[in-house]
Amino acid sequence: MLLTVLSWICSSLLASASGGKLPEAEVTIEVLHRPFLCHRKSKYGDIMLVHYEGSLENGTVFHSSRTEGDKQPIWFTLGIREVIKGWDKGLQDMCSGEKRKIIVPPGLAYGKEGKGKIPPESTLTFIIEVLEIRNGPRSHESFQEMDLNDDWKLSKYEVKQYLKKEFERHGYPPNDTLHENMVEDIFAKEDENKDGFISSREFTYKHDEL
Ligand SMILES: [Ca+2]
Ligand SMILES: [Ca+2]
Repeated sequence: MLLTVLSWICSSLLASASGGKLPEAEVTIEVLHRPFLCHRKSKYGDIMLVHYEGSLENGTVFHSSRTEGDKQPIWFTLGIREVIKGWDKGLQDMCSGEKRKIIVPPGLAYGKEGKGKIPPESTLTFIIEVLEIRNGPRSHESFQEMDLNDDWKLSKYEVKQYLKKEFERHGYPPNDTLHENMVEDIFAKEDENKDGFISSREFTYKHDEL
């Protein structure tokens, strides 16, 4: 999907912006509901669809996806800093249908600056319900799907075919020039050793900067 392609590109931008490492406070996780059947659990690189409600320490709700805005759940990719660190850390190993309460210290949320309705140095509480989990662009499954000739590396042709397919699947008309530009952009960032292929190692997201 377009979203995953974009987040793939964004993830490489974020990955290059890793800072110094300080010992960090942890996320407190409380499982409120876990479904009886759990076919797979969320892991880094997965795309998750969630409803959430976030509140401050005094109980004020600063956002609820069910009642505010377009009232739609949100998609995000786990583990690439698309969301606050506290989510990346606190929403692993979740099942579809699971509901969690996570308490996130400011250092793993909006820190010293705060954001919008969130004052500086706020500890945040989120109630998060997972509606769906899909393979993200960084998953082993996605790599295999893209690697048409099974040689464990992605050629520009293979990446282009993948983009084309993803665009079509989401109702966008194929656009050769756009796809070629996106492929060049992806290879500029992902083909680290510049051999013209994205190896499975180059593809697999490195999440040590979390
Ligand atoms: Ca290949
Ligand atoms: Ca390469």
